[in-house]
Amino acid sequence: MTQADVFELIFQVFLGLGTLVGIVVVLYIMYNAYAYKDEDGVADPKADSRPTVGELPVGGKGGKKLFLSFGLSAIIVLSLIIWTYGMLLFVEQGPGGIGQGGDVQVQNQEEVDEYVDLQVYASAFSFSYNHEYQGNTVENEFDQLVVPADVPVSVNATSRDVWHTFGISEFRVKADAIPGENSHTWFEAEEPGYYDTGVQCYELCGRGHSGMNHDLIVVSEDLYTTAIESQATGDLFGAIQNGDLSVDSTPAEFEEYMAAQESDDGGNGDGTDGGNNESTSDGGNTDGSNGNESTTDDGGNNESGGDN
Ligand SMILES: [Cu+2]
Repeated sequence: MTQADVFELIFQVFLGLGTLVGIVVVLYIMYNAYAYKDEDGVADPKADSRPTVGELPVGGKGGKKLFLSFGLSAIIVLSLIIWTYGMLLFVEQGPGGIGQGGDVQVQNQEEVDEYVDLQVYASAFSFSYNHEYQGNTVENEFDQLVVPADVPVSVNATSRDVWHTFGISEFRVKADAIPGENSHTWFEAEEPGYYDTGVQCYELCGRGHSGMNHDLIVVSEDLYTTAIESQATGDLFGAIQNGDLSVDSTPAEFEEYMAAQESDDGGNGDGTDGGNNESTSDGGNTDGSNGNESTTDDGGNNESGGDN
């Protein structure tokens, strides 16, 4: 179960109960409106038994009715509170406790045989990521996040300048990124998928805040392992963004692509690299009119990934 599942479930339960209570209340009002209506021109014929505003319930049948209605309400409300609290505790701690800070405090090793330790550094105006997966640390100099599907990700967020908030709305996850502090949370993506600007800043941090977002790529665990072991998550990202690979590609396809890239680099060499470097710096600032070239810029990212 992931955070997104938990919040979805809480929402459904509260919506369902609220709707049920609403239906009962409306039906009771309609029943009373009908039962105490005028009869044959006589207004309020059952005035004696009619419920009035502010009336205290005395309880019919020896107080049984009163006890039942209070008792049932108490049971419903108390179980809701306890259940919701338990669910939120799970959201906070994560499987095996990885929501409390990964590595350092994995409380129940059996619950998580593997997970991604994700270090998030925020600064104006980009997040950067350090993946650690089964002992492999990959510094990701690209402003993109690649994670494996079906593996919990432990997030440790901090900032190098002002307050930011790392968040992925799709997975209902947020962590404040504050200078000098570490915020922990976790998430889990169930299926491979590509989320355009899936990672965003949720704390108004300055002039560039609205641009502080990155694409999120969820790939199969096999593909992720292959990419991270060859220190090539950047290449993987570029290939997916170019359309050369998809989030559903296999490790074999990725290796084929990497081999093709290498032989390309050897063949074309300087010409390609020079062009790409320029387009990357264009994307950065001056050429505001070059909006259409953004796809070329992405190619640039990919190429420079190959260089590293
Ligand atoms: Cu911001």
